[in-house]
Amino acid sequence: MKRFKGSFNSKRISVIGCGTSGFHAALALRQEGARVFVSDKGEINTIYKAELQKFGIEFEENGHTDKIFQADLLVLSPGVKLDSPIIKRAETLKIPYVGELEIGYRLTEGYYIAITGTNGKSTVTSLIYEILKNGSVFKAGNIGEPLSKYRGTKGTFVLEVSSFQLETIDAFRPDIAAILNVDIDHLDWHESKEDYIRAKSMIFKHQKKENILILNHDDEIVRNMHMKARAQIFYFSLLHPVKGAYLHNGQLILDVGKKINLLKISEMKLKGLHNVANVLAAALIAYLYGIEIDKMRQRIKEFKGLPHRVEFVLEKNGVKFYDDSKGTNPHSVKWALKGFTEPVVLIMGGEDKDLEFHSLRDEVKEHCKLVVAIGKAKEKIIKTFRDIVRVIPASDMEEAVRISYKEAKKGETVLLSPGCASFDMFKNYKERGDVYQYWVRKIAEEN
Ligand code: UMA
Repeated sequence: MKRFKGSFNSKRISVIGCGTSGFHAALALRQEGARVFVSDKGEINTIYKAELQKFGIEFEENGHTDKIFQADLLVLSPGVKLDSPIIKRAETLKIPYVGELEIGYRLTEGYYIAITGTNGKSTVTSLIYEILKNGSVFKAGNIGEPLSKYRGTKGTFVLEVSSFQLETIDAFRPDIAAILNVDIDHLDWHESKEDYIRAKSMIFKHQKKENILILNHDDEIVRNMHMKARAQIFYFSLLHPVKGAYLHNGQLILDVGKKINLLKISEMKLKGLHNVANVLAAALIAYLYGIEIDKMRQRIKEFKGLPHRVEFVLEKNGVKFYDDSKGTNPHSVKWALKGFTEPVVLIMGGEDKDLEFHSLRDEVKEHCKLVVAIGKAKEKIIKTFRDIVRVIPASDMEEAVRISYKEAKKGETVLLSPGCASFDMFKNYKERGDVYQYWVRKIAEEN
């Protein structure tokens, strides 16, 4: 049962932030009969503005005024910080607030599968969606489509949820929740590691014993979360046989009462050990949901993964180029590197998010013949690795790719896995990956 009972009809609701989340929450709430006011600290895009007008929704842009507090409820976009003056004031005025995810949950009906974790959540969400896919299965959340866009829809919702979204739930209770891993990412946002772990744990906070929680047995922080959970727990592991899904001699095995050989690593198109863990998690969820093994096996074999996540670009003169531009923290660089047995030229760097690169030293030492450092984090990368591997700084992506072409020999791999955000040089990780792939292809033609 959803705890958040009251109707939105006639309520005064201020929606803070008008990106995709705020926009869809505003529309959904208006359709529920609420008196919605939208406020954005920046400019609102023209298409959204036209739609808001069409629906008779009042809005303000380029700053939040006190008008937002003339409300019975605040609805927050994921990008609104919980320590912001808005939240402090709302607390003083005793105005309740929830995030967009909660609104979407409240206005849809069905079965909810929610995936969180520092890395791999988009891949796992997409793979589960591909396995389950039929007319009443929907993919939403942090992956791009806010849940509130599905207002009035009944079905199965496969949701990628970020810690930002989880911090502002009220009654959100997934039927199946999964925590893939927890690494100290986003430290520029969350106050501390504990704060970040607490946010991730919110995914099972409202779960009951009939619900299911999937945990990564190989991640100590995640494994120990079972102590606080009420749901039935299943694990996935690359290292040990567990109740759930695990890897044994290159074979992915499901074991929930009876042992099922699912498939071999060599049958997967996805690259990297981290993706084996992702497939184990997705397969376990699909199995517990009730999908037939043969159908699941087929769909896993067909799944090529997502762009910019250790994506194969091309092979030139025996050198393979991979794009892992989505690798925005050291944890994902580590897992990308683990997927290669040949020497790697690693292109790394970007906007420094106060993250520590020391945790990568063992993998860099084992897998890399060279690190090419780019972006604002350049100096930090040089200092962290120069005693174990050669590090060459590059002023932009073109130079980084040119250096890689020069240095990588037949049988070796060039991997862009930045371990940093992209905002110092690019609009987002997609643009960074596209620029990398552009230069990889262009220089291939010259060689
Ligand atoms: N804004 C305010 N006041 C504030 C803060 C923001 O008005 O105090 C405004 C901004 O001016 C802007 C709007 O809010 O106009 C942006 O809202 P938002 O940052 O919440 O972003 P959305 O466009 O609604 O997209 C969000 C997610 N973004 C973030 O969490 C930062 C998207 O995840 C998600 O796909 C989308 O909802 C649908 O659920 C992106 C992301 O980067 C991909 N997520 C992070 C990650 O994966 O690491 C968590």
